[in-house]
Amino acid sequence: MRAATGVGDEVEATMRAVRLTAPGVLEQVAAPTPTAGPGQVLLAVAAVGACHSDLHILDAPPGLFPTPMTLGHEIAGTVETVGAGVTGWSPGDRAAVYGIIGCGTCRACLRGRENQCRRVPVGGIGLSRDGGLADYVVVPASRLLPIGELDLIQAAPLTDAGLTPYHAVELARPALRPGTYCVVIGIGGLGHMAVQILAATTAVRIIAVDTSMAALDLATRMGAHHVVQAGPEAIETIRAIVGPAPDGADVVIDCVGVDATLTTARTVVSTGGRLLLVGLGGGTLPVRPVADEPPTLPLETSVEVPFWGTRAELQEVIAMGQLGLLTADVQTFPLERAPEAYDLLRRGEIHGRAVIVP
Ligand code: FEH
Ligand code: ZN
Ligand code: ZN
Repeated sequence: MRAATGVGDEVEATMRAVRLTAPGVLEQVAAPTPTAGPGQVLLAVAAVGACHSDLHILDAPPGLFPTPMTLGHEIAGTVETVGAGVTGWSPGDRAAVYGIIGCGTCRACLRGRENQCRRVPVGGIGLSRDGGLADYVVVPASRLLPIGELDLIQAAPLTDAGLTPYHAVELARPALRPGTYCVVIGIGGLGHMAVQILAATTAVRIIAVDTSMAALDLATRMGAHHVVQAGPEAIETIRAIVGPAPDGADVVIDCVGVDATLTTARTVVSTGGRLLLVGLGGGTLPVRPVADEPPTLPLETSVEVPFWGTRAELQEVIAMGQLGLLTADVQTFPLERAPEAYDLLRRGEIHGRAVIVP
């Protein structure tokens, strides 16, 4: 929706935008409708996912993120206008947005690993520049990927809630051997997608762990072979499935990343296993490289902290969505209720992924 405001014949188009207007302050404002510059596209936002990282941005100390800044880094929409020099995109095209904007010239970017950019830490749409929690967003044309006829409300979560666990699974794929165990801790926005990705692209035995029985029911529907309710008995229950140390789960994907889940992860992973710390919950994983008992981490275990994913991986995630192999369990909210959606997310009351539909 675009409104025109202004004095005399000088009319400035405005749009609705939900912005970080000051540290910790998220509010809907009327913002100037941006225009596409050279190499850019103006996208009419159809859907934008609400991510826990947005809460970290909201809670960040002053100066870490620019204000005012429109949030939203999990975006899908239709092309409104294209800027000078843009080819391959026309008004009405339907697209998903790859949210990372790396420097494009460092060793990582040159390899297509913009999620490892050595010059721009966490640079991206809704992270270091205006994002998609608005009627419109301007993005570099290079950030768009076509989605064909895929539902736009389904396409948005693929760009982060889908891409992030997909990238983690790709990193761990050599260890995801048929018949081995992979534990997914936290069946929320990322976890429920991780279960589907494992079920669709591997032959591992999936163990889903969450505090919520509703989330565990979702995990079962998404392809988990075992579900374990998080709590004091969880480690023992998982051990009964994966076998005693030094055996265990070959891969553990922690989509929460708090002390309790990191403790579970490092306790059930096998010797020589892989820990992927996808959830940025601020917990601590003690790594004490000694062989005393009990070790804080089994010998030969690898720990990785995946970050988002690559554009090439997003293309594959979109294909999985188009093939019906990856479906987000979505709760939608109108733009005006975006602050409420984030409050529910913070209270752990969102199942699947909250998606804002402007
Ligand atoms: C965004 C910004 C910073 C850290 C992590 C993230 C993720 O939500 C991106 O998927
Ligand atoms: Zn995110
Ligand atoms: Zn770079």
